[in-house]
Amino acid sequence: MRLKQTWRWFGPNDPVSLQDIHQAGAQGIVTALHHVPHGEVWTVDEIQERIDLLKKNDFTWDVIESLSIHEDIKTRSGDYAKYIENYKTSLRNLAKCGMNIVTYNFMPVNDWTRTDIAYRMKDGSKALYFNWTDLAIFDIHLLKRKGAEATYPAEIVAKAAAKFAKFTSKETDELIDTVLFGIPGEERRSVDAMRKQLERYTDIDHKALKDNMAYFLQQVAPVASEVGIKLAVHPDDPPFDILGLPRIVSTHQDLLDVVSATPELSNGICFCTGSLGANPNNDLAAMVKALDTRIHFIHLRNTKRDEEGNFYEADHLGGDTDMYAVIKELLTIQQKLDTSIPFRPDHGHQMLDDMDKVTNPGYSAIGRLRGLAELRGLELGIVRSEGWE
Ligand code: DNO
Repeated sequence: MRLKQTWRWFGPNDPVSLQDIHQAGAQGIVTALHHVPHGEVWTVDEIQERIDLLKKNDFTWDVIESLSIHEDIKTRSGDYAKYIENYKTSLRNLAKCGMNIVTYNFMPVNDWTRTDIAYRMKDGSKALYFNWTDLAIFDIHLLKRKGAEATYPAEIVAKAAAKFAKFTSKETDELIDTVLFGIPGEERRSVDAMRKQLERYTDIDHKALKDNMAYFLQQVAPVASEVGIKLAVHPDDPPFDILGLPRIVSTHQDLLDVVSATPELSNGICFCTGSLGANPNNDLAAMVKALDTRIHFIHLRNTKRDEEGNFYEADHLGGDTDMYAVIKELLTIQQKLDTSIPFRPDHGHQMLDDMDKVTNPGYSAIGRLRGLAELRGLELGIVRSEGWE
């Protein structure tokens, strides 16, 4: 049995149309009600409206990405109890409409973080990039986080100071915009607002955040199981501590801790090769094997690291992750199941006719189309050669 080829769509304002997505050959849609503020209940009416819109365009809505977790839940403070109840209500409403996979993440303050969204590849296309020196410039010189310097190696602190001394105001604005960029169509933050949010984590270390996540899962996983929804946590991107914040969904052990936080099988993983692959200690094929059928959703993407730990997003089949080995393990799991695990090509280079368009960073059409085409070819090759079809 094959995986299901899906595609992330940001809703009616996405510059990539549903027709484009048909032409890319995707079989289903991953999306969210991005206009609903984090923490609010997703109503049956709103969910159904989105399902109907997709249906009118010959698509199914296969995965929710994301039903976001309010910061009060992550910090287990303020109105967290109310937001957990809202989360359960949203899960029930989604199930009433026939939805069954929900992705979320447990990254404090920031969702995915990059320092450059237009890093030039040799072939002229543009990729997303993460560079420690640039993050240190943001953290030490722009955010001015207390104690920031001590969280970077001395060489990075020195490089950041030298580079920042020559920064133009345009470079400063661009770096701030890039680091603060979140999800298209969702709330944008200011540096001040970020500072305030960071303060809420002063007393939250890895252990405390893991406890808060376990508590959340113990509350919601029974509801998910009862209504037939699979929860899929997205790993931290990048998979290490940044801005002094603890990250707890980054390593092999972290993922095992997540799935063992509750007995419910609904409590699972969105296996993102791009996020996890940026940490050289992660053996992705081994992780897939260990997580087995707790993998409910898959993001396929590749990264290329340098000696300092900076990385750019490589071609889907290039980079440091052996995509053949990972997909083969995923397909081994798929053979045990009677429904397809959805995957999507995650991110892609801005290339060809997309070069001068306004696109959502990482989510232009053609780069992802290239990724999807390569991945589906690789999948077919494995399925045939293993006699799985
Ligand atoms: C970035 C995405 C993430 C992901 C969320 C899931 O491109 O992979 O933003 O959607 O972290 O909650």
